[in-house]
Amino acid sequence: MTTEQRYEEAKKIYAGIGVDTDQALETLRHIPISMHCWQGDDVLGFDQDGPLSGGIQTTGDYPGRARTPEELMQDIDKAMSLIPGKHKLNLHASYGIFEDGEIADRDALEPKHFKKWVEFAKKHGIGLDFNPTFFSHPKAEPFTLSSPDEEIRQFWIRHGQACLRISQYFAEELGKPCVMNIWIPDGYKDIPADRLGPRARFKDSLDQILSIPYDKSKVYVCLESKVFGIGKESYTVGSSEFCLEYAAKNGIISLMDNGHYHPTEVVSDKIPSLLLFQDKLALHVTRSVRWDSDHVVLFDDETKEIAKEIVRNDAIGRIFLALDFFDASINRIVAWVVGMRNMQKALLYALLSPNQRLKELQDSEDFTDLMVEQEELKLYPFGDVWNYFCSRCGVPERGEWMKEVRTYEKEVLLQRK
Ligand code: RNT
Ligand code: ZN
Repeated sequence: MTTEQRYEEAKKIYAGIGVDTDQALETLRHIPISMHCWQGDDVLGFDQDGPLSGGIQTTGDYPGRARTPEELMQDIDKAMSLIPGKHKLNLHASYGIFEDGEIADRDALEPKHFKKWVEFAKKHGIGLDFNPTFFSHPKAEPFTLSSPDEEIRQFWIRHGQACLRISQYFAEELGKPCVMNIWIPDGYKDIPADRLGPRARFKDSLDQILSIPYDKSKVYVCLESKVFGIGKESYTVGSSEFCLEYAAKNGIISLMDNGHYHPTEVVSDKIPSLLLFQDKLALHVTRSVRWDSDHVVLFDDETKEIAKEIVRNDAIGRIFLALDFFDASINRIVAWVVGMRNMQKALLYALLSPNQRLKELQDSEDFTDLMVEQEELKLYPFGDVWNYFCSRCGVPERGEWMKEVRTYEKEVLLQRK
């Protein structure tokens, strides 16, 4: 049977439970996911030679890390050619491109340092998202926007402001809003003597960053919280409560990274609560294994639950979806492709569920049927719909894409010595 024939069969089976597969695919085609540039080079960036800092860590030494902007762009090109649909690219400020030996410190970054990325985005017809980089820098250890050293704190405030200008430049050049996410690693290894002071300074720093004029219809500022980092086990300045309250009071957007909570807490359960109070919401989808390990996103239960909360609450247009992981122990192109395709599969799985019917079963307290129907759904011909989607989007079906990565690995990645 051809992919089309399989799809036609699957379509009938799904129609039997009131699910329109054509409609689901049409919706999926228009859900952009922001692909993080930093999987390609182990989060090192181009503006420094030092290691990754900020209490985050990549592990592994798989060959082929992108070492230059050209290599990173080439790798992103490859990955995007294997992912169905049009997405966005998520950049960090540390990925500025300097020409003719010029360098600009983080507080002096300008749109021109990202001109090549804009050209790259234009070539792909995609939008860019942005992140100030408050780590991997001599002035970032140990504190940035919460620093008790006023000079250091001001340096990072200027960085945040510079990033707002760059974000607006992206939005204007590309005609697509730019999501700018603020995350700081600031925290303490051991029990703090003052928990309030650092947060008060962080709050003031954010106020100062956001005090410069910027177009709120073009730049969506987000704030990402975190429960702990390596070497910051006892306290983080940007805790969940801090970030939620700050975002709510100041009209910016909360960003939840599902690696940033206690291990039995799930972001899927937090999404509907925020949806009731916030217009928009941002996510970093990742996979934490025992800690915020940033493994590649799989088609696993929590990713599916996250997607369900987005889809069945009609929140597709209210959520900024981005991925955030960095695995250096496997082929980095594969990491991107698997993560992106899995996020899309999770969305498709949610789109192919009879959500209204399941809600009704819950409300009528018919928990037996609810369980059975959800379990039966798992064996519906989901793969046939997914494969058809891939072929319609002009990307390889099933694991066929892997052959292309292997060829690329041999011809390009392994040549990087
Ligand atoms: C760190 C945060 C943050 C970073 C990226 C590189 O724990 O998740 O989002 O991973 O900014
Ligand atoms: Zn994150």
